[in-house]
Amino acid sequence: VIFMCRSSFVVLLLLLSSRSCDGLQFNDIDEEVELVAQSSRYGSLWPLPQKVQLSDVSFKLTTSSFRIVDAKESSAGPSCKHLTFLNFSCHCVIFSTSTFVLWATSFEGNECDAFRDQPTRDKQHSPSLSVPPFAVLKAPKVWGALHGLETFSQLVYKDEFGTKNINQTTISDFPRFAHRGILLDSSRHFLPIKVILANLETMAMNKFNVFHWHIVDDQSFPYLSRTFPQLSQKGAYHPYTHVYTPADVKMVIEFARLRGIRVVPEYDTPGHTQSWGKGQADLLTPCYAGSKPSGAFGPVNPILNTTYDFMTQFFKEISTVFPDAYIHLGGDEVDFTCWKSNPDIQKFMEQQGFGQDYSKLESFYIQKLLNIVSTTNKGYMIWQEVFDNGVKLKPDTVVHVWIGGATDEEMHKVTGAGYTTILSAPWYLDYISYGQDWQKYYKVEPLSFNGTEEQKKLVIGGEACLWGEYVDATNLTPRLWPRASAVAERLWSAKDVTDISDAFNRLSAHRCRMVERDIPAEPLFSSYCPHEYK
Ligand code: CP6
Repeated sequence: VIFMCRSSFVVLLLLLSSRSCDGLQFNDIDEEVELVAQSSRYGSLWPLPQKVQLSDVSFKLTTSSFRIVDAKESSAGPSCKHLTFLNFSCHCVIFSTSTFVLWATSFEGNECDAFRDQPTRDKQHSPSLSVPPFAVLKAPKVWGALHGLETFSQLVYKDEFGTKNINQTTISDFPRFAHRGILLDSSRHFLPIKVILANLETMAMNKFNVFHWHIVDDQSFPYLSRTFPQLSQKGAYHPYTHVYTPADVKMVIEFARLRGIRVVPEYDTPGHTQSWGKGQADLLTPCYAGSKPSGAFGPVNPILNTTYDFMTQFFKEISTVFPDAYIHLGGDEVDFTCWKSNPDIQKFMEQQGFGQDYSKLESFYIQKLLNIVSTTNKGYMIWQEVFDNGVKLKPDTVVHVWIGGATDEEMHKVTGAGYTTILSAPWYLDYISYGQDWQKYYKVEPLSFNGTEEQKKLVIGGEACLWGEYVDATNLTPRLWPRASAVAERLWSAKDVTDISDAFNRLSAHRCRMVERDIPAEPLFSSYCPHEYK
């Protein structure tokens, strides 16, 4: 299946520049076909671009003449050939061959370095896209161009004879929110690299740009640390088959980067750390039954200097392994029972004047951890409890709101205190129920809380979470997709894109496109796809 264009010199110009699009010239029209009736007037576009001007003038695409070249004015450089390579090799539906691909070699300026860099939390992607007979794609950053190519691929459809068509279209687009993430949990079940990469590919199709890797937790520690190899040696489900080696981690990061996706790892402490204790003696608090240790362990032991020595070394390693500017430090759901039972902790509480308020002890630990991580020059994200407990945070801290029930109040408080925030509370995709729950995720309005314009600007986006208790390689993809696509559109498209029946039509088609690209995304409802999953 190859991208086809009948006119002999049809070229898709890839133009990377910071200027806006000045429109199109149509001087090579050799075919006009009626637009085949589609369910939505926006076809299968997902997430819906900010501005779409459609026409019913359509063009055929043929193998013999389709080209992608970069424009003379393009400021992208030789390393940006990845841009064309990537989309040709991976988005196989229309880009299944590289035989006819020409790619850019002439570049000026620094834009190419942008591609070597990590994608950053940047709202200024602004890709604009126009199609036949010359398709022009302009974007100030390569990341925007990547999104634009995905959109371009979504404009292609088959007519009644099975020929690939594309209509004359002008699109100008940018994301509503800069942070559009998916959380996967590789601790409750080990997720093979293959599954993680397939997910990254699907994230790119949906314009997600942050992979929040909840890599370790109570149940297992699959991260192979160079500094502390015993952590996975003892803490992984299996020391060789169920670990992520440095090479694996590197592969995930690079695969994500080439798709405009940041990898933000989470090393959740002081709670959720049972697996850490297996390979690191004295890291966890010994729990007591009466006057004797019970043999059980609680959260990280906050009263020992050795704890902080360990954390210093550990996060120094993490800060070099993961190039993103942020690390997620967790801080959620700390159970105080064990701390309360331990006489040494009780004594420490007294010395510090914490009384019986164990959240003060939690804050004491987190404060020291934040100081340690700050010395690595990384920013950090934390779960909302850390903010709720009144810990002093650096101004660029991202507070992750996850607790349901009083989410609007929490958003009001966090942004009122001047912190940047991301929302996950309404998007726990590990929860499943009968029916079309994607609509529930779709109807969320992240800025519905009470607050000033300034406060609303602090909401940089959200994340769909797929916690791993009931998820492994067998069911991850269909459980996540296309339900996470609902979140993708909420975070990308304009606020007023809320028409559920139009969303249903486009999402059904988008889901079939995922299936056609070999991603086992589950159906929304009774339906069929032109290319069923095989
Ligand atoms: N694991 C970790 C979890 C959860 C959290 N942190 C979680 C809590 C409640 C629900 C779903 C997930 N499984 N480390 C909370 C952020 Cl309903």
